[in-house]
Amino acid sequence: MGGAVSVEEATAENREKLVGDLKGKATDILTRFPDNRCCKYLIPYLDSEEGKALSNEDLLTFYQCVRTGIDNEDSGLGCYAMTPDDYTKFGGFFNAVIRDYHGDATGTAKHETDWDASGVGEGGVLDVRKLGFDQELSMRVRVGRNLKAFNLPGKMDQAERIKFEQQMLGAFQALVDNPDYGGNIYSMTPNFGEGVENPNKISDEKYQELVDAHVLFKDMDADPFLKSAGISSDWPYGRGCWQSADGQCIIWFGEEDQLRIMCMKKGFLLNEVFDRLNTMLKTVESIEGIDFATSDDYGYVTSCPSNLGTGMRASVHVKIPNLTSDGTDAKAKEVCNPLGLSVRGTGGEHTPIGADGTVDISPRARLFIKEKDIIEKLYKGIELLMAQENKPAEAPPAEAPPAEVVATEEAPKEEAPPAAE
Ligand code: ADP
Ligand code: CIR
Repeated sequence: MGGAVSVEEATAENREKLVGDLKGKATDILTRFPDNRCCKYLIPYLDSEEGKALSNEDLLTFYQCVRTGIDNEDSGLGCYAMTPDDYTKFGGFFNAVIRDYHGDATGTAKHETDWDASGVGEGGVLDVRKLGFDQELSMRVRVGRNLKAFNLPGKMDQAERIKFEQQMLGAFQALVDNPDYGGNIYSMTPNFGEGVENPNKISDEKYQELVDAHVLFKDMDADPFLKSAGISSDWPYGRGCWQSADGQCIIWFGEEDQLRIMCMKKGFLLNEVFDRLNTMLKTVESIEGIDFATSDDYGYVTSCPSNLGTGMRASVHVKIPNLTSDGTDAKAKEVCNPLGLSVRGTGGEHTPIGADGTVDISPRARLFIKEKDIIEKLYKGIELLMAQENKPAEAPPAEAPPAEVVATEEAPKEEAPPAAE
């Protein structure tokens, strides 16, 4: 294997070296990590007509898209788009990754958006009390969104990050002025340029307080996947959030997507956070200058191909002390995987589970699924998970058990789950 892939200039000579290095590295990585989709699909792509026809400039952008999967060998996807157009420009590559990850065997599925949850549960009501919960659950639904007019975060430089934040200030002010929302803007941006003060700047202590309260996102610069993709560059410029006066509606800016729009509250009715997010999105979309990037095939465009389509993650924090009695999430993941559910820690992705056995559960599917089906899947998933959690401990096997007792009880399988989230 040749030297590291490190081409910074788009020349014909560099092109040949870059292509050779990428293919060599990918081949090598696949011997240790055969599930790295970036490496799996990059090789045939660079040999395809589309790959060979890329301009030197586009090839460098393609390298930016896949660098995370080369630098981080254990990546499940290993790629991010740098602009919404990348999903078309490098379509031969992204389409293969996307349809593999999201399990579309037909190769032709098109995403459809549908927020009408009036038919789910009982008349649109998904009440977790019916599943035996007598304490409120922490519920959250978020979507990833990006504006057509800006690069995706991996390609933004510091000036564009500041420009994006400044453009969003108008939209946030419209929400602050709206009696349904009100609230505050919290920004980490040190300044809006040399000598230009940021009026919404928060202290380090306030930032930590908001992270601990699950309102703001954690230090992206510490995430090697995002770092290799340039998504955490210029940290913390262009990063922050708006939060409504009642604390339940939040819009992050400058994380993995330009915008993560969410509703979060403690309660029993899952549909409350879902419906409020739907209403908030309509308000946001009606604000001048807000035009979300979409794709005919993949719905809402996100940086990571895993979030395409709905961009939605609907989660609850649930306590499952029996399934986590060994202090890890291993058993919970074993149970949740076939149910199409992801298990995360109480601080979000790549964080530990709570000491009391609390985990974050969410349906894994985002693309080729309707929004209303995600929230219903969460409800049904909680029901199935709690059935496993509350299952009486198995009695030690008798010496010669009757045949029907020997048969193992399998968790219902939904779809082949993707390896990464
Ligand atoms: P995302 O959900 O946007 O993919 P993370 O998994 O990193 O990102 O979570 C972001 C933050 O949201 C973390 O602080 C996490 O604890 C919080 N969070 C997610 N779901 C819930 C929930 N149901 N209740 C409370 N906080 C939540
Ligand atoms: C990977 O490919 O494994 C990482 N880039 C993470 C993918 C999970 N998606 C995400 O965090 N949005």
